[in-house]
Amino acid sequence: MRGVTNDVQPPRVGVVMGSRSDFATMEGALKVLIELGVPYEVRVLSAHRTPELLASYAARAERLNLGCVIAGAGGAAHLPGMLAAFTRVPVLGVPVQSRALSGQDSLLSIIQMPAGVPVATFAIGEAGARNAALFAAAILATTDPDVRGRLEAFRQAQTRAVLDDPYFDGH
Ligand code: RP5
Repeated sequence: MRGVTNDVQPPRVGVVMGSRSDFATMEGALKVLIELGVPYEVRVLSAHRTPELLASYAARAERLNLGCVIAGAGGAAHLPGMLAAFTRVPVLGVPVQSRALSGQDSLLSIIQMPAGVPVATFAIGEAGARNAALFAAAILATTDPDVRGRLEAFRQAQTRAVLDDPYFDGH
């Protein structure tokens, strides 16, 4: 998974996760980034198992001037907070659903950052991963009209899918 990217263009978003076992959840973010044409790169790095790698990735995020880093982790999920400690690039945290506590532990670990080092925190699991990618696109859209256009098209298609549903009552 090291160095995987979806594009020949330089990555605009980093997607990191604490373990290969987080991939099924974080794949939701990758699918959205692909759909919106946002170049990304993916890494597995762990706050506990590879702390030096985490620090060097934070430096890389700065060097590449990434728009943001989406960081997914489960359990005592230090990864997003530690990344945020090492970089000024915005960090979007995705709590991965843990086996023992269904991701409540991940959510509380990520969301309860002491004041001063923020991590934007999303829903537990795949919905959170997808929304983090949409949020990443929204950040990029503030300066990139192409991403803005694709994000707008995504939102309109989503609305249309509801309105076109045969069970929609039409008002
Ligand atoms: C965390 O521990 C990872 O983010 C993962 O969600 C969890 C379990 O990891 P594995 O034991 O499956 O590698 O660091």
